[in-house]
Amino acid sequence: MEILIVNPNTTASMTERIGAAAALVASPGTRITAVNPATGPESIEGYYDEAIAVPGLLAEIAKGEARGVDGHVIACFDDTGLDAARALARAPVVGIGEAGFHAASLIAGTFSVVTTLGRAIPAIQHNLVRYGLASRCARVRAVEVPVLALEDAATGARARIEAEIDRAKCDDRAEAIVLGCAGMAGLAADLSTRCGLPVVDGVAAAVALIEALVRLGLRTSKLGGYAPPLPKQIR
Ligand code: 5HY
Repeated sequence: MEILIVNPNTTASMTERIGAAAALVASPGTRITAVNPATGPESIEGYYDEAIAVPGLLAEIAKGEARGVDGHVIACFDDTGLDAARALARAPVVGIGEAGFHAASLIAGTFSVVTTLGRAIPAIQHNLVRYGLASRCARVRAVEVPVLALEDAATGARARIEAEIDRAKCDDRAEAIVLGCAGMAGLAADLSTRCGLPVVDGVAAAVALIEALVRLGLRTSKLGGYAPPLPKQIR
């Protein structure tokens, strides 16, 4: 099977790291293709960036569908354009936020989310309500490190994430942590060992979920909200 991973921002180095983290957990025989649009915001931090990233994301999903990929992963923690992508695609589409929340709720009573900037928190909270998982999330926390600064070791991002996880464990009584940015992909195992609780990486969880859906022969329903877009003029 082939899984298309779309990083909706336009930073190729981040797409590479996301693809590498996904390939590490993919089953033998699963091919991971990680892409990002050529146009759009270099990082997504809040509602405005999310909105202007959607057309580029949908164009990549459409290309994947035309190529016949088996599944799509939206590799941005606010699940950018998820419903529109599902309307467009017949193959299953999973967002890394949704995947992370579901995985954490299967292995812990309560979890906390650790994301980048405070401005990202409201969108994440809205998604938790939308997915019916708000009661399982003790708190959405931010380390106040911009998305692209995660790549730069000199920013101390790693230590800040660890400290925030320790605070979540203590103050939120979190039993698991969901990493709240695709840019944190690949850090989960080490953070879990260092902090002494399960740490979920949404990219890895989304790959595993897509593989399961494909194995079950499940594809996006074309009834109701995810029915294909009606043909119309787009000026
Ligand atoms: C992400 N932004 O996963 C989100 C995280 C965030 O460009 N990739 C981004 O901070 O909202």
